[in-house]
Amino acid sequence: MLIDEVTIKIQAGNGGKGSAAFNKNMMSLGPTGGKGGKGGNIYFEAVSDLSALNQFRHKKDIRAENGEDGRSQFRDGNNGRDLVLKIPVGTVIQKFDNASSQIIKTEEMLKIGEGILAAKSGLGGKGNFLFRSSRNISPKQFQNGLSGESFIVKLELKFIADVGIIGLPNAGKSSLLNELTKAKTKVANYPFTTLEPNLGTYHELILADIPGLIEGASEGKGLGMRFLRHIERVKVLFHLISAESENPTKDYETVKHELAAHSKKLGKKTEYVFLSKSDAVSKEEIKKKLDILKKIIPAKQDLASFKNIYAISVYNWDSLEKVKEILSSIQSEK
Ligand SMILES: Nc1nc2c(ncn2[C@@H]2O[C@H](COP(=O)(O)OP(=O)(O)OP(=O)(O)O)[C@@H](O)[C@H]2O)c(=O)[nH]1
Ligand SMILES: [Mg+2]
Repeated sequence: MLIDEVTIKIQAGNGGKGSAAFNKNMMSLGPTGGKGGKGGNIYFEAVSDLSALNQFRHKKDIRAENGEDGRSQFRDGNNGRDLVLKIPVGTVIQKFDNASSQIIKTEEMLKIGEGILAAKSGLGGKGNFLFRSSRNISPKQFQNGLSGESFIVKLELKFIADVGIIGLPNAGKSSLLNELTKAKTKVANYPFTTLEPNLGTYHELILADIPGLIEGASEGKGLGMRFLRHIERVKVLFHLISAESENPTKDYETVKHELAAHSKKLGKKTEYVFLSKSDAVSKEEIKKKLDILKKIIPAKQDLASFKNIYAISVYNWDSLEKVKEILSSIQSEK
């Protein structure tokens, strides 16, 4: 199961302690304590792998290496290694203060390859060699290393896609994604085949196949809210209604209602409506269903967000040409 929300604790490395040491050689007495090493920083880096948060399923306490303590004979401690945590592009990072649980900062990872410093390490302490002076030639002083920053971090994946394919279960969403992109999402003749969103790319566009939405999704039914959140950042919706449906109007309205119940903005996203699996029913039935939908849809919502309605089938190449044309126009508007 895809982890799309997780809370972890991050602790950057502490600085090592400085050393207080003296040369035992009578010919060259004096302080020789080296510095402590710096601790390791913790960074986040955005990657394309949507399942990257799964690494935190069993590992929620993340620590970078501490710096080593300084040693005698001017030997400085080694620095701790930095830690780079790879998280999916589109992740929202909320940082909370460890003690007060107050939110400190919210950041988003919007580009693949982008990196941010999440927790800064502590510097190492000075050894007694660095405290020597003309007035004190054998100082016993040394410093402890500073603590690395530590935070509670909530990571929430809100993926970024150009087109979100939505609809009731079994409407043919995954089939369309597979047909248009190199995705190999499982397709089967039962509802809820797809349990996690899948992405595919069509030229430079990212297409997302969203698991089936059902009545009550906005209240958590079916796969529910988890996935409505993902649609928030999608630019355009492809709304699929099965031509085999007894009541396409109701199918359309059910999904539309759940979107609007989740957020007003979602209800108003630009959408293209497709009567899918058009090969499965007669031409007359297609025409009838298209006519009914054409009448009801523009009347139900503001016209700016409604683009048009088309009959498509993954077994009919001509019908997919229309989909490709639409994708090209979305691409050119980008
Ligand atoms: N005849 C016909 N069958 C189709 C077409 N597209 C999909 N199907 C079939 O419809 C069934 C459901 O297809 P999926 O692509 O799994 O549907 P989905 O919307 O992803 O379903 P969930 O993941 O369960 O929400 C499968 O048996 C497909 O083979 C089509 O254009 N024509
Ligand atoms: Mg599916």
